Amino acid sequence: MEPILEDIFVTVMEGDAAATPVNVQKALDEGLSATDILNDGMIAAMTEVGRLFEEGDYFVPEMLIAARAMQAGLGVLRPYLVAEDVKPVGVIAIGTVKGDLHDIGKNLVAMMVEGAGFEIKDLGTDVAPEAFIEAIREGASVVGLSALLTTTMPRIADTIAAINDAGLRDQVKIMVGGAPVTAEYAEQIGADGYAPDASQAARLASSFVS
Ligand code: B1M
Repeated sequence: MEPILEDIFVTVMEGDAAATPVNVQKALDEGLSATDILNDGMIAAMTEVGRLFEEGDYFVPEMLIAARAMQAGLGVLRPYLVAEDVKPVGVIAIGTVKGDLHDIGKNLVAMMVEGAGFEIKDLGTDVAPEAFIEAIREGASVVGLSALLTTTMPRIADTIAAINDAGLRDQVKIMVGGAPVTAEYAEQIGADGYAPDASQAARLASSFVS
């Protein structure tokens, strides 16, 4: 691997949001393609961050600062990706369901899924089913539904039912998560998958498009 890609890998993993964009610019100046920088430097680092999180060597704060370093690097890389016409692996519309204002976990999931190469349509918190439906009509191929309250968890099922009723269910994969949500519940309400944390959410999203 090019030394500068190794540097990017390390600065993303260490969550160095100052050094990552500098290294990304350096790699571009050295003539590396935006695609290689993204795939072999940044996405590779976020995949490793996810692995370390799952093994208990990294915790939420490490994952958050790594994701922020990735975002900082993407700020430099984005125009070059557009110029190289690099397509995202998919588009995910993600939000916290109606009535629920918690967004820290959802934001972390969004960052990790972006780290896996997806374009993110972040619909925010307290999101009505209609907003997810609109996002699917606009091209989202994956929908991510988050709920943190036992009282709002049923809104996940309502949202899936609304997507069904709109006749869009076969156009989209639906993943769900949040503290009260379980794999059994996800299956019961007809979601395509459940992830207990942001790292596994990124892997699940990737499995939908691979
Ligand atoms: Co609230 N809150 N809160 N809260 N809050 C909880 C969730 C609670 C467990 C606290 C407690 O009582 N011990 C409790 C829920 C109890 C229950 O339902 N059984 C609770 C309550 C009751 C409330 C209010 C009702 C309090 C009140 O007003 N009386 C109120 C509700 C407001 C509303 O939403 N309508 C409320 C408000 C708030 C604040 C606004 C103050 C604030 C939210 C700020 C914000 O998000 N911007 C807040 C906070 C911070 C919490 C706790 C302390 C922390 C949540 C958090 O951010 N965790 C929480 C207690 C706790 O969890 N220990 C609590 C860190 C985050 C990284 O984890 O969100 O679980 P988490 O996300 C994880 C996974 O769940 C998963 O991946 C993430 C990263 O690994 N995941 C997904 C999440 N979404 C996913 C989606 C996926 C896949 C995986 O696919 C799409």
